[in-house]
Amino acid sequence: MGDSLAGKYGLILGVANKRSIAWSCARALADQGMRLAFNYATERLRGGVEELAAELPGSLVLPCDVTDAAQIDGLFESLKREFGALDALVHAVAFARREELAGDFFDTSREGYMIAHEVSAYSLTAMTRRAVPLMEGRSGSIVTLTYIGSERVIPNYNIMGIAKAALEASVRYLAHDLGPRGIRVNAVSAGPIRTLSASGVAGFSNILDEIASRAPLRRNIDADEVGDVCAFLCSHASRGITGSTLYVDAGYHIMGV
Ligand code: NAD
Ligand code: IMJ
Repeated sequence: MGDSLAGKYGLILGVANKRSIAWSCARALADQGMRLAFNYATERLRGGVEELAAELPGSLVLPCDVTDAAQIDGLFESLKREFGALDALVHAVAFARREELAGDFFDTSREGYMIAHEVSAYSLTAMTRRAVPLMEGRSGSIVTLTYIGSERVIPNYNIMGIAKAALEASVRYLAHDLGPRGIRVNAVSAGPIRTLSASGVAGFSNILDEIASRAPLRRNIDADEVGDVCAFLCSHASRGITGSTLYVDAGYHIMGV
């Protein structure tokens, strides 16, 4: 454990269980001394998030479904009261209706399109807007999680690919807005990892096998490797990086054939 982030405060959105990428990000930040707040999206997830957060002394656990403006306001009121400031926001939230993540993309419903964008893309901007006042004068860092399905066609990723493209474009526009205030905004494009969000995805094992045989590093990545890059993006070492997407994918994205 180092102390490069001692005295700093972070908000981690998207812990569902110990396999969540957000949990690896949290541990990497807490390892450097950052004090953290977590959200839970539904009451069903509350107990699990509280148990995990208890491993990191001084953590807060607060309700927040990112589609509910009143819950977002409540979360930031608590943060202002309890922390008074914010240095890092980690956004690791995505959702599309399960029926949209199979079959033809052109069958996407209007409602399914809207939900995927609201939860997976707009929520970054909604949370950033509330985070900015708490980051004023503190060199804040905002990190979100994306996937190569935004740039290339990945069977079944469907509407999530379109939402991730909007998320990555949002990163660039937010970086432009917030750079003058000393706040950086970046995305990490992670390779496939077995989490709750990957469970039940048709063909997931085949995709893992494909990465292991064709990625430059000839292996898959794990969530802790994403967490370490997230901590880098929240640290002084990355002070010159904003508006970027960094790949943590064993190099797979460089391959043509
Ligand atoms: P996960 O299921 O552990 O995390 C997704 C989180 O989103 C959950 O905690 C869930 O509660 C939260 N969420 C969904 N709807 C919400 C809402 N309305 N309000 C608040 N929270 C909500 O899975 P994960 O794989 O850790 O996913 C985290 C991020 O990483 C996502 O953005 C995902 O797209 C991205 N990602 C995942 C992979 C992968 O292969 N697992 C690869 C690249 C990127
Ligand atoms: C998700 C769907 C289809 C293919 C997929 C994925 N591949 C990968 C994922 C190849 C790696 C995981 N991923 C990158 C995601 O962003 C997942 C988002 C997601 C997953 C679910 C499953 C359960 C559900 N809704 C979801 N919404 C978003 O009901």
